[in-house]
Amino acid sequence: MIVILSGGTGGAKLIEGLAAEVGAAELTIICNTGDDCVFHGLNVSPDIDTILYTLAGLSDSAKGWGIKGDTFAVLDQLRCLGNEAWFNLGDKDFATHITRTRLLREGCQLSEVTDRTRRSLGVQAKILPMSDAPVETRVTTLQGEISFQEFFVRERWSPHVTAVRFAGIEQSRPAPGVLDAIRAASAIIICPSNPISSIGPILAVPGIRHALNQATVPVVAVSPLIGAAAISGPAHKLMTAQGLEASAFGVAQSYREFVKTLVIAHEDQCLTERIQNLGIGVNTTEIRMPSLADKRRLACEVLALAQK
Ligand code: FO1
Repeated sequence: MIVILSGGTGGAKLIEGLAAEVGAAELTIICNTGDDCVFHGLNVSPDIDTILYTLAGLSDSAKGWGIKGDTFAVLDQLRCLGNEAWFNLGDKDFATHITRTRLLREGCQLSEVTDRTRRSLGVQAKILPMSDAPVETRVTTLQGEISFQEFFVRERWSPHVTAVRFAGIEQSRPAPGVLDAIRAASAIIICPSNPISSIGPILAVPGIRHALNQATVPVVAVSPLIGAAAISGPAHKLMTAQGLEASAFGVAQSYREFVKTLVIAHEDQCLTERIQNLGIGVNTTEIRMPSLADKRRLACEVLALAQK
């Protein structure tokens, strides 16, 4: 069983490649829920849904989130009725959030809701939220503290960021199956996801970082940055705010206790020695994944490193 830690868009690309290479049934994905939000009274779990839709063959790969071909009639009508509608929830996507919200209100935990949804969509990989407890990534800007989605989508990650915190993290516990999966894994892969806002919350759930530190199988991570900028999204901005160098070296620093090998971009070869000095092996390759062939090639390389 291969255990994967992932956020949304960037992670989903590698997961698609891994599923194509080894079969989705071999994968257990521990997913960030710090980006979760309530919109229009509905519980939205963007990273879980991105992974679900990707593995169900439903995802809008051009956008990297949502369902391909989805329409926005409900959102348009909500806007007409005077609701804030900057978070683009599609009509079919709404069905996922309506179902999740109903099941949560009926007393199901998020892990059970996620498992039911993935079965309904025919997804064979196990998808585990990092925790069943609510954890909210909060971003401090010069205008005050806002939620991750307000920062990322409404403000298009333009504000200057001075800090990031995960509200509720101290009370959170790993969701059922998370620690067992890490203990039983044959390999552990950290996706090219934002190390602060996607992988950061997973590692901050009490017990998860410790379980990774205890892992005896190889842990292989893929950098989401090329040079000083993320392939997509605000990783560099959030890393700087948290006192990390915005580069693959900063990624290596945040995973240094448990990562055996970090996969970095060819362009970052100059960082190899500094990363190796942290006690981490380095593999340089093409880390952009525009096509399925690229996703499969990177997945193969990561799997080979995870078997060494
Ligand atoms: N990202 C955007 O940039 N704009 C959106 O309007 C948006 C809507 C959205 C709806 C459902 C969903 O599951 C994801 C959505 N995302 C959107 C992506 C999401 O904000 C990010 O992918 C993650 O939270 C970052 O990992």
